[in-house]
Amino acid sequence: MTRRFPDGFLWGAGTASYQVEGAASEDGRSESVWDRFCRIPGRVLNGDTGDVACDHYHRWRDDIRIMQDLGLSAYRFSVAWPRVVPQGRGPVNEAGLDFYDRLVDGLLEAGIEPFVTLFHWDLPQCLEDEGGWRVRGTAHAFAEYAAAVESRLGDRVRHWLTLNEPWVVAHLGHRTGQHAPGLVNSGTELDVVHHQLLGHGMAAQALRAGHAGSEIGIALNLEPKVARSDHPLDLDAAALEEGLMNRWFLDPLAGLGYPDDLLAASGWPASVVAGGDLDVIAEPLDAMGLNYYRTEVVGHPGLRDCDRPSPLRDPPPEITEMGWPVTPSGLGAMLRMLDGYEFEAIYITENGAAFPDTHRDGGMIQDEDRRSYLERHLAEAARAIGDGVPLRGYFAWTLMDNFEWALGYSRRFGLVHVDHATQQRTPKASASWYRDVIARNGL
Ligand code: IFM
Repeated sequence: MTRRFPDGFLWGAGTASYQVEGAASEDGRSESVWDRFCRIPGRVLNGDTGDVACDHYHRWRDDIRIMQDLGLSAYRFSVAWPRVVPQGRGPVNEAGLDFYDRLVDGLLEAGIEPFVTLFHWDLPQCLEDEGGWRVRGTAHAFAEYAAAVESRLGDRVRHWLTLNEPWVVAHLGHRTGQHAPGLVNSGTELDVVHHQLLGHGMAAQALRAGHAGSEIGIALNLEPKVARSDHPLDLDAAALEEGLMNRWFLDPLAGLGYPDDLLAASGWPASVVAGGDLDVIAEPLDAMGLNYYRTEVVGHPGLRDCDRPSPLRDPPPEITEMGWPVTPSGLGAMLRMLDGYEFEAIYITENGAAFPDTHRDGGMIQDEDRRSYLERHLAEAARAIGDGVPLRGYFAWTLMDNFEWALGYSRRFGLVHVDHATQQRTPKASASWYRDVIARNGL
């Protein structure tokens, strides 16, 4: 049975500047926090860097042809702030903007709708040196940069996403130190969230002032958290983690402010919140972007399994190469949760999986595990649409194998295989399958 998606449903794939562009020091691009982080020994697997990445900066025309061949109706990419405003604020580098100008034109000529993310983690290092997202000034600089991009591309770009996964920048960048800028237990995680959300609101205002009628959104990584057992401590731990990952972002964006229960539980002094900030953060959103990968089982760290009442909940045994459990039902749960906030439109802005891709047949990677992952998640998406969730599009993560942050090039999420030595692109079996899904507009 074919499960059809609504007419006009957008079928896309996504990438991010630092993960694919390369050309790290061309045409006036300045250093980003990830350029710096990659150079600290031991921070990125195998010492990999994004210096060359997929060389998308030079090969974008070929990459558009690949997108056309897949039948994509939308492409999500991010703009590199250090390319456009190399000093973080102030003078705009027109040569940097030229790249995105050509890319947008090329996409539109190919009938592919550009979805532009303004910040996917490559903060200019010079702003990091002034305190990065730990300080308020970065939010103002972000709004200036957003206005600069809008003034060049806003006549053609109708879909904007301000930030990608602000939780990751705050948590992995300022608490666990696994991501740039690599700070461990800095105590600034929630300040970093606040300044990003403030920057989001200011940027949304700037985008709206440029061209009324464009669709403005944000991409959040959201996850259900399931308690390891019904022990009250496990239930509380799961609720707290889920709250800090989901409601902490959604409530202020939806105009509800930071949740009182989480403010009390986190002990965050909120000293960086100035009068009026919450109104700026609540600048109306036209679309919510959901990046969904997994559901996590959470237990209270002080409990041993022998102290817990049965049944104990385990993550399902099927995992991706990231070690993430394959949990499609969580996608449906997150879509319904978002629907409760009454966002006008929802997009799945990322969903996908890394697998070793070792099985080849006739020169093609037979990535049945990835195909099955995508299919099961899309089936959940279809069910949610059937229940009335205003889901307007789906972006597979990712178009092609690329720089997977602290794991370098060791993890492959792509629909298209990239030989990182030769830059040769070869569509995988999952790409052919996705092309058929798109052609049928259904599963
Ligand atoms: O590759 C990343 C992407 O940049 C942000 N979301 C998660 C993906 C997989 O880890």
